[in-house]
Amino acid sequence: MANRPEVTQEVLAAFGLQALEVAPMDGGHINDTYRVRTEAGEFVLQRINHFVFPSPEDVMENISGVTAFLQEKIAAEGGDVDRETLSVRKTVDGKAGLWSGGNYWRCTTFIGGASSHEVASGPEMLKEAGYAFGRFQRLLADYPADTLHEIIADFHNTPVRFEQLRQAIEKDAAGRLQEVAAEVAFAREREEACGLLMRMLAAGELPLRVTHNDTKMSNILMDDATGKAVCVIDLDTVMPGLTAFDFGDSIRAGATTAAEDETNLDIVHFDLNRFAAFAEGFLSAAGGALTENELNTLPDGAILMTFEVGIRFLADYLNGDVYFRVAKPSHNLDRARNQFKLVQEMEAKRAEMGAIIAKFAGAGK
Ligand code: GN1
Ligand code: MG
Repeated sequence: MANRPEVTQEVLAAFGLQALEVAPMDGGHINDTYRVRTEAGEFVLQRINHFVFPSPEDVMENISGVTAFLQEKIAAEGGDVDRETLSVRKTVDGKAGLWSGGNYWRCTTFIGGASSHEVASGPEMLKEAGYAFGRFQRLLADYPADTLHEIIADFHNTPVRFEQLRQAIEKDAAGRLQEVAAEVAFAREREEACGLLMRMLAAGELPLRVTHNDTKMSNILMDDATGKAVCVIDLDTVMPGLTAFDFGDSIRAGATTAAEDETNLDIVHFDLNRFAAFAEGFLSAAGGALTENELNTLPDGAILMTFEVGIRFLADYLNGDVYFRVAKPSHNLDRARNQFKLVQEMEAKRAEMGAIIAKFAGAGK
């Protein structure tokens, strides 16, 4: 991926920002993020990766609509509108974003006194995360989904992701195929099983909902003082999707004992206690609205979302690291191996996951 573009005066002026300080922020594999301090407060400025998001205008139309809707809902529930959702700061001429020097920029308010975490510190944080994503889905339950742009087609269509892996294997663009025989074999063994959710959706057995689609731990801000979940962030991929996507991606990223790129696989484990904590929080906020089939497929969502991002990392490794930002040549392969280790452990604990869901499923009803 290219180096970070510079934040120019043109960009700052377009958003009406008189910056005292501009500092890069870490996190995320796709966009470039900066924190901008001004006398009027702090803001987050991002360069949207338009290779990944070919129509940033559509992304911002979705986000503008969703955040305005969330503001109303949060106000109606007596919540803090300034902290419990992102707010879009428009340009001085009223647009949700701006092209400048070949890059697309957007600005949101900065939420102070809260931080995101790559790895949950423990079950309490997971329960909070579950509650936040469950609430997010519940608040958006009656959002007019047909007004949302499908930002990335087939984003969580695992069989399509498998096909992309197959193409990457065939091309072997970076000449790395001989190194990854074991990972390719692991993926191939699961080709048939990876279509479960898409088959159920096609058969009308699972409803489409408005989902976040990138529900990793680090996409929640937690209050620094109280540890409570404050706000769901990174709304780039809010689209119609399945509950199992959001639940599953959170488990992938939250119910693990190590970071996504940890290379010592002996310390990478799927942790059932963390799974239970997240499930409790999620189902207490959203459980009452879920169908029997949705509840039954939550563990499958965990396995499939983990498998899916694993094959995406593997495909990107084979393609020569053209999609995810990498800090070292082996980065995507390290991530793929890490995710596959989790898949294996989740498969072994499928029944226990189901029992935990059944236990908490009544809670939201
Ligand atoms: C990407 O860059 P970030 O953190 O928002 C990716 C997700 C992956 C995630 C893995 C648009 O998310 O799908 O699960 O990396 N987002 C996109 O960490 O592809
Ligand atoms: Mg994202």
